[in-house]
Amino acid sequence: MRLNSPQINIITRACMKASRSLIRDFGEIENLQVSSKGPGDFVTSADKRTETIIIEELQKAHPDYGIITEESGIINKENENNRWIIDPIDGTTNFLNGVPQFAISIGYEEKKEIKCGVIFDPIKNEMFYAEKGGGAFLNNSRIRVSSKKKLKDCLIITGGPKHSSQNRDKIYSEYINVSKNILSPIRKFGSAALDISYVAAGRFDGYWQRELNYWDIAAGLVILREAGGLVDFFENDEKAPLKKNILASNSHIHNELSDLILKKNIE
Ligand code: 2AM
Ligand code: CA
Repeated sequence: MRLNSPQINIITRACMKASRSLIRDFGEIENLQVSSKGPGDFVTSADKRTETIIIEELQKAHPDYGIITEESGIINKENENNRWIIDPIDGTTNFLNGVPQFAISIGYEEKKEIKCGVIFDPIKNEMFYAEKGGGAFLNNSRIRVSSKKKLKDCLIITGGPKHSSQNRDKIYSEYINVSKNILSPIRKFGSAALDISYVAAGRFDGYWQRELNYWDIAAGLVILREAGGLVDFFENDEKAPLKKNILASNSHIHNELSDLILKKNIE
């Protein structure tokens, strides 16, 4: 580990501690899948257990910091200057189905700007992390986005839409537009936090997704930027600041990908 701000150390400690119980819970899923009850309720409690461990660890260090989480909502609402942004299990559907593609995601925000973030895949033992101005890392190695410049040759990942989405048709047509302009089929891995981390590590070249929550991608923002990538939000709803439509890329293909998604330059 090359970065050593107190926040990164606090976050990684919380991730490691929570991941021990998460790995145990993941081991139970296989048994539950064949039981008549199924793993549904168990996954909800695994989510809560993981989140409780993370919150306890973070609060030990800074009881006064604000916290935004998927399960518990907002804690210490009055402190908007120092906030942790937590997703205890990103990739819940994968987890529920025994698919080993999920992660813990924790970001730290100062005056509403993301300063550092950690995304930990406990099954592959891959920790992606970054601190503003310090570069991005995967375990002990520096990571960088890919250098591909032609969108056609790029490997692109996306997610969604949920069945309940009001924008399903729009999202499917974006998918078609992008598909028609690249050689390799689009990937869908089911964890927004890992999708962004993979762009940061140069495994994928671009990622977009509508209707995410801020905790899905908060840590990923700093990791991607510190790896040399570009990330922005599009068509945001100002009345719902925690909802995000995101486009993240290696920077070279950003405009081309953005034009396809926003239906510019399409004959
Ligand atoms: P979750 O696993 O924590 O629910 C799946 O495409 C990815 O998108 C997951 O990271 C999932 O997070 C996230 N996601 C969150 N809200 C979503 C939504 N409304 N539609 C689709 N995916 C969503
Ligand atoms: Ca999530």
